[in-house]
Amino acid sequence: MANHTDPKKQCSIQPDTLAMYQKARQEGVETVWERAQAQEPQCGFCSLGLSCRNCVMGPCRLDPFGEGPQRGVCGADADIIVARNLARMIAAGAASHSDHGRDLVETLLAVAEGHAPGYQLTDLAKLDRIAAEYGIPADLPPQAKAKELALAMMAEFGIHKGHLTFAKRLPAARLAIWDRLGIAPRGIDREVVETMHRTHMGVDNDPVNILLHALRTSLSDGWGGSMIATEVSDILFGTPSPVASQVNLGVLKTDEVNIILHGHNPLVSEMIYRSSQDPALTGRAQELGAKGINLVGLCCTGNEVLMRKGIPMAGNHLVQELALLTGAVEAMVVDYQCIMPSVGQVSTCYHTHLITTSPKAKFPHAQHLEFTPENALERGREVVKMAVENFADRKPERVLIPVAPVNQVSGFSVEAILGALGGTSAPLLDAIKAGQLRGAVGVVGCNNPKICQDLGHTTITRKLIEHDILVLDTGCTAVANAKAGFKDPGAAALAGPGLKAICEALKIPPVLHMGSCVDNTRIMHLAAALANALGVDVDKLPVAASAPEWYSEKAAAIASYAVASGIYTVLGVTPPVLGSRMVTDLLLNGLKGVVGACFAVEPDPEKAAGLLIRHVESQRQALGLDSRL
Ligand code: SF4
Ligand code: MSK
Repeated sequence: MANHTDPKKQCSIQPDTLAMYQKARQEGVETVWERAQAQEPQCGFCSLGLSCRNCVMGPCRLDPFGEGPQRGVCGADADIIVARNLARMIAAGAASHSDHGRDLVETLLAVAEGHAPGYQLTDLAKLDRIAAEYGIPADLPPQAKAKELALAMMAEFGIHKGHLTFAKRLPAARLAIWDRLGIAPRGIDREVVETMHRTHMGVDNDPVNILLHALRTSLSDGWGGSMIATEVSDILFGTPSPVASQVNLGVLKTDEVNIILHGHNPLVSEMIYRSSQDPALTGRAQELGAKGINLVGLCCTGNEVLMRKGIPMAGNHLVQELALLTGAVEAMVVDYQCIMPSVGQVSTCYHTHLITTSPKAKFPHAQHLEFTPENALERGREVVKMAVENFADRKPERVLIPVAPVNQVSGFSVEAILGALGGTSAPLLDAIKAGQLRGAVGVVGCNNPKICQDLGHTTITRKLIEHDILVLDTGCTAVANAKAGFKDPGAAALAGPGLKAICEALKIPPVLHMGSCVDNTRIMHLAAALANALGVDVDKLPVAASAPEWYSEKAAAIASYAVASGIYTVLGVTPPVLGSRMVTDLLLNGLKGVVGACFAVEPDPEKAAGLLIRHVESQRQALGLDSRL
């Protein structure tokens, strides 16, 4: 049930969303909330994971009440069908992140070979560090080193012997668990393909075996595809460091050419950024009556350019249609992932150009301007020019920018966090040991119209910081928390006394933005570094994760690699597994004895925060630290 009509009585807690939703109703523009309502009641079989269309002897569905069919045509029971469905969901998420990573590696190779004229090796120190992890000779010149690194990373997408390179960042005890279970990830593509193979009719019919391989697939994302995406992005575009910016729909300007960058991959947006600085294009904007060119972000492409360039953030997942409703957007430029097909239709109600850039992601009502490493600089100029010329078609009487922007500080890469602490994790560990900081929780993930927008993210985050727990966020959570003001250094006042003192001393907010969805790997990397420094496995740390409003297959992969890496994870939306008691019990309990961590599901964000706090405190107790239990 889309609950924007009930308990919380509205679709969002955010003033900009509420104002624009009102405008959508007045102007008769359909949004995600009407479509969610039109889907009610959603299919009970699918919600429980009890439907299967893996072959055309079906589709099949099993009766959860035990009166109708208990097996599909092939004989698969509820446990098999639910496990197969979940495994495919995780594989799709891992594939999405990893294909994004592959695009970056291909660009790195093109840069190294000298045929990607718009791109460059920006962070050479990071290139050196990552190349060293891959065993590439330190004395190679940068271009040659980048080429060796790109080729070594490409090899990890195929069949790979032994562990993925970045998995070696983890304590040996964690790798030993994976080896014992047979879930150490090999090639990134290989694990995804093997999931598709195993879940074909007549292959793997042991639900536990299927789920273990699903974990292995998620690990190939977390310690492979996504981590490669993050690290190569830093090499190409720079490793983020703290940067001040703003957030919400108020970042759009009535008197400038507004261009929204939406999707996930920074390859396109970085080129648009460069072109937006071109004096010829800003001059043309002024000729047309605009004061300048205003780039803003949405979703994770927005997070990428916010983290590195301080480009302001217009909103998260459920804002994408509403941003166009402002009537002030000359162009929305999209790459891929989380872009609703509906944005094309909404763009036709205004003067906005929707511009697609990837051969993998074409949309109705869009103009397609394909970006490649070779043509990206030129394409970037073309796109910005189209947006500038479109300023003349804006209808000022239809423009509504409903709120003033909120200030935020972003850019907390692992390097930036350790840098703020003097170069090592020791001060962080000392604060945890002393109890000034109770622990850390990654609050991450999407918006979902089943949940009042941003209520889950902000409720959990507020409770955690009040309890002296540092919050690390990414993706759409990061946008929600920024809109709530938690990323202004002044938000230290909202934290408990221990966290407040740390934030005030370091001049940082109590909620640290670590980036986009693939950048959840920054959180994993930090957790691994803390575990190594403390001399324990990750599952012993006073840390946890939460995805309060998740919707995406990618989020399923992220949550799975977090748990398989030893991090207790609380979900706010129930995954489609309740049709199998056995699978449900394995996820909620059984995994604890296998990988040292498990999932919890708690839709009430106050209670979810309670679970997270209790976990952090019980981990402290187990480590022999003071505990508030
Ligand atoms: Fe039905 Fe089995 Fe085919 Fe699934 S794989 S659709 S359960 S026959
Ligand atoms: S954009 S995957 S809705 S976090 Fe990364 Fe937001 Fe979730 Fe997409």
